Formats: sequence, C-alpha cells, structure tokens
Amino acid sequence: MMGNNSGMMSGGGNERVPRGAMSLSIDHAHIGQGSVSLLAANDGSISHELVVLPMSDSQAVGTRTISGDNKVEETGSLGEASSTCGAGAGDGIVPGSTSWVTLTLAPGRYEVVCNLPGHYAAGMYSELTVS
Ligand SMILES: [Cu+2]
Repeated sequence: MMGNNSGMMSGGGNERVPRGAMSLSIDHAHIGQGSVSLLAANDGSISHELVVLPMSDSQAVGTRTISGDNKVEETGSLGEASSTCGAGAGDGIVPGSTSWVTLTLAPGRYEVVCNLPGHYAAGMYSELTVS
C-alpha cells in the first residue's frame, strides 16, 4: 500500500515566539500504512525541519516535555526531512525549499514536529494517523 503525504510548514518571526506563532500543517492527516513519502515544504521565513515521532494512544499533540535546550526528545523517531532540497536528515530546510523522506509506517498515531529550538513550543506540531 502506498501513501502520500506532504507536510506544509509555515514559520514566522523572531527567536522569542509565543505559542501559536508558528505552525506545521499536513495536507493528508490520515494515510495508509506501508511506504510513505513525506514532502516537507518550508513556506516560512526561517529554517525548519520535519521529524516523525511515535505517539501513544493516550498522548495528545503538543504536550511533549520541552527540555532546557527548547527541544523535545526524539526518542523513537521514525525519520526526518531536514535537508535543504534533499532527502533525509540535514541542517534544516531553508525558506522556500523542500526536503523529503520515505518511511515505512505501521498503523498508529504519529506526531510530526519541527524540533529546531523553540519551534515545538511555538506550535510546530501536527497529528498524523496511519491505518
Ligand atoms: Cu520550525
């Protein structure tokens, strides 16, 4: 089964951003299990990334603990798209560029986040359901 999903991201402003100042939206929040290609487009004005994290049944999006470095734990990460105009992990996606990654996702709930410092706290997370 093939699923297709693209994460569209938009980011705003400066370093000290209030919750909700940045966003990460997914145009297919419910996809089929198996091989999934994620395309992350940064339509914001600063660099971003896209990381896929597992989520338990009882967990809600946006509730991860933010540590001292202003990031969340990436334990169990299934992969990320964080290179400018390239596949997989890198140094971030610059404004106006895209990154992509192909993952095999089992049925379940996932949280797609941007884990650059401060971005999760500012609202860069979204739920992805795989069935
Ligand atoms: Cu970001």
